Amino acid sequence: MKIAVVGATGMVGEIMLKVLAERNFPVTELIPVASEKSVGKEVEFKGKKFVIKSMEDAIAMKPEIAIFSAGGTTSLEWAPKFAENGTTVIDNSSAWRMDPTKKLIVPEINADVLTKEDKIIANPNCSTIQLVMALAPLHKKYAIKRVVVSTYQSITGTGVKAVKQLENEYKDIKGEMAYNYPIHRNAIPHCDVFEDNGYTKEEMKLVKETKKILRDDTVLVTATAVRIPVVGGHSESVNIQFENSFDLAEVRRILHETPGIIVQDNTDTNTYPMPLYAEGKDEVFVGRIRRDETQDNTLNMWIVADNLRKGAATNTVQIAEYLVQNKIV
Ligand code: 2RA
Repeated sequence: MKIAVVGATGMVGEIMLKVLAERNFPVTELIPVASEKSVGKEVEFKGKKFVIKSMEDAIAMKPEIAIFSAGGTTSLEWAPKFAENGTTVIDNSSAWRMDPTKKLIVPEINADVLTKEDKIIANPNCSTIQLVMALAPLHKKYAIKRVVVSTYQSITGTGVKAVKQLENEYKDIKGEMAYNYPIHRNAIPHCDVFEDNGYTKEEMKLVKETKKILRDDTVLVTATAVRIPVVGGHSESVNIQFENSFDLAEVRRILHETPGIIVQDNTDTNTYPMPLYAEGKDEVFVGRIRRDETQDNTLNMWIVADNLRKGAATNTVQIAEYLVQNKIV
């Protein structure tokens, strides 16, 4: 499989290469792509060096698959050019996610909708992926009516500049700011930009993408997205009201039996998910599962995942694996 990785030198791009190697994806030829200033430099993949190509050269090499993590503007310009040349694009930006002609995929939930006609496939937002991984099996069983989610998001979701800001603040060094405020010893209730309704784009991604992936516009979602000085992954406090009654033991069993989910939930042993321990892993960790005693048919839970892996790189590679395994590409 000839595969292009667009944004190969970025934080997510580097993990995409790592995940492709870890999962032994059937790469016959790797085409790393990055901005003009990086063309000609090299990246390492499975012990070999590969020269970074330009977009034009990568398109001309006609890769079967191109996985993008290069931002929405780049994807809007270049994904169609790859697709017109026969390449299937899996894009990690927000550019195509809510396009009604494009599919928004978490393989464990809805990869079955993919066909050969899908030449640009959208990878959901990281905080959405971990949320719907836990919601989907419960929605199927109990029918979700409403979700209230508060996120506690890693600074790696913002990128290298944010990681550098935190490191500088640890050392009390004045440096470039990724955020409007210090992130060290702080929590910033502002991820991405504010929209006219008072919610941030990050919060509205959770609202809109969840409905699309669950294929159910009746599911009500409201969200608050908060940035915290953590690197290992995103955490989410989730309150779910179902249409139907549930049994707590059955909820745990359903989640435990769901591929890609690990239940970590034992108050006797202080067992619950934490980003420090989720970092570098591909599973979505669920704990603090408990009935909301203030409202019928309502559940609380805590969801943690590495936002750069299952929240981005790994989910993208899993989509590519599905395409290959099902002979769609
Ligand atoms: C964030 N989900 O965490 C967004 C983009 N990766 O900032």
